[in-house]
Amino acid sequence: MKIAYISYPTYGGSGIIASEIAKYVANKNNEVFFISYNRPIRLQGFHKNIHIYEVEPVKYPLFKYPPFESSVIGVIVNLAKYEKIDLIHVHYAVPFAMNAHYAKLILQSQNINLPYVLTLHGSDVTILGKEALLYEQLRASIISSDAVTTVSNFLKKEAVKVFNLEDNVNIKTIYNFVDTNKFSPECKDEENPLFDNKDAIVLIHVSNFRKVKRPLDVVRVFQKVLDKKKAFLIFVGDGPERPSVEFEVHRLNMQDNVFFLGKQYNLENIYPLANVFVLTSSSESFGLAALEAMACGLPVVAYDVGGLSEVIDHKINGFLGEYKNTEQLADFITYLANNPEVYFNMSNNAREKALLFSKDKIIPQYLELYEQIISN
Ligand code: GMT
Repeated sequence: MKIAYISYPTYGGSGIIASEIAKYVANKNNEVFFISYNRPIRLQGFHKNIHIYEVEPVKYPLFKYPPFESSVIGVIVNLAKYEKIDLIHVHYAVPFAMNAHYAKLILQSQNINLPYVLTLHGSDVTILGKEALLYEQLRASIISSDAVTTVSNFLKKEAVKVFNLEDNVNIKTIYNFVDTNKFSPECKDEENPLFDNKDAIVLIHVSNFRKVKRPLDVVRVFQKVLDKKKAFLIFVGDGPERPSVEFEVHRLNMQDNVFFLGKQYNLENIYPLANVFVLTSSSESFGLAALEAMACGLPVVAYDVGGLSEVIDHKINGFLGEYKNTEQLADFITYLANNPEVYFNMSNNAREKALLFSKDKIIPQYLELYEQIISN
């Protein structure tokens, strides 16, 4: 098969999922074309079956906003015409589903059929799906796609509700996945101890520091834990809320116990330095970072929002608390710190649960879907 992918290249989960599927598909001797505005972070290095397209907008003095999307559409159309791709798999609907839809219409006028599979990831539905100027375009590109997948059942229900889809579209949940060989409790980087964590509980939060992640709540939770226990907190990632978070950490005089690592690409070496993954999002369709942490044996303590309960089982491999109740999350963490046996079991259970989402179990579901669509 010849499959094209389109996604954001960045740190976010959708780019990671798209890149990992692309690699898997290329390793099965298919030809892969990856479209993005930069080379994705998990798609570095040479692979004979992977062609990268780093799209640039056409520039012209008249343009206040250079039309990046027109270039994306152009690349899709050219790949269909010249490389004869069989299908394009779109990750994150805004704007890529609209771009694939438009490319499909152009190609149809030339009697070329280009099916597209759309994977909805989260805020493309829960936040952008409610934008007045995007709604109709999004809905049309969802309805016109050859298959729609969501990364959780929660997101599937949301998509049906937000876009009023009922019978017009058949949405299939294909869960996110993790490479459980790469992300494992053994991957600790012994060469790089961050701090003396003897007798301490170490928390980690990984995100793009957007408002939806509520990273200031992580600080509140940590403050409450630190009142009772020796503890450290590792923040990984960067984004708009980071300055307020750093400010608050200093204001509360906690800087000796909090580490800001910024963007990191080898998270498999960092998760095992910590004991508990903390997630305080107001909405989370799946929580890929939480799954990767679980694969490294970290129980997750999070608010019970969105699709997190499809990944985290309360009191078995983590704790799901009431939204905005930072006191409750802190109590869960202190309880784990005070009960090593409970912690040990939850850590093992987290790894066990992650194994159910291993990439070898999940990605073949996409391959099956491609084959079905192409053979139709
Ligand atoms: O939807 C977003 O906010 C961006 C997106 C991303 O690219 O990181 O995150 C979503 O997709 C991830 C991968 O499928 C999921 O693990 C995240 O839970 C989801 N984020 C939200 O729903 C807020």
